[in-house]
Amino acid sequence: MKIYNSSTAPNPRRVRIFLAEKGIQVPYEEVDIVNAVNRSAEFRRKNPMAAVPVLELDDGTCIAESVAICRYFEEIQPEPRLFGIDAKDRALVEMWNRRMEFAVLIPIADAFRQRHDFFKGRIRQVPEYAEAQRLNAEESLQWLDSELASRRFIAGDRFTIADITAMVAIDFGRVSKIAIKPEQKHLARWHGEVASRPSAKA
Ligand SMILES: N[C@@H](CCC(=O)N[C@@H](CS)C(=O)NCC(=O)O)C(=O)O
Repeated sequence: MKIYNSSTAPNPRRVRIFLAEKGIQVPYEEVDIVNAVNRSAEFRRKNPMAAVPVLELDDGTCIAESVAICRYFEEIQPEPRLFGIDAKDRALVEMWNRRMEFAVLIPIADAFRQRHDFFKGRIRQVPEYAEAQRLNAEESLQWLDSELASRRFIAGDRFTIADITAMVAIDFGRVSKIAIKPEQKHLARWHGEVASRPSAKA
């Protein structure tokens, strides 16, 4: 088993943090995404979406998509439970993780992808959309600050995959000048707590 990784990209970091929380060690193979090795025909045989992370199992099965990879490890090693503990909790964690993907991670990623040279020739870019998504991300952070006024973590009183998605997204915001504002005290309190967990360094 191994994971095709990029040590600088946000989605592989979600998986690394998830595994660190569970204390699972998997060998990583660095993929040179700057030189578009992930876009080669060889890599596309592992993931036709040409993206990292990809988990390759010993039988050759390739599992892409960060959340799918995390779910695989949650199944084979349930503790600590990062996708919720019972039916209601699992639904709430799913809801919050999807909200963190749609309202935070995607706008923050687009603020970079839609304007940066890294993606020139890789995707169709609309720089005006980059700015629109930067503003959408800022609005989402303001909303998240108000949500975190009444609970410790994104999905409730326990650390879950939703916290991982939100923290990784917000940290990636720095490349697009998206950051927690000084007056967003609840968001800053939450970020301080999740960023100080040893897994955040993974
Ligand atoms: N939805 C995918 C997104 C994967 C993705 O966008 N990976 C980025 C790194 S964060 C990538 O491989 N970028 C290189 C490229 O697009 O050429 C996931 O959750 O894993």
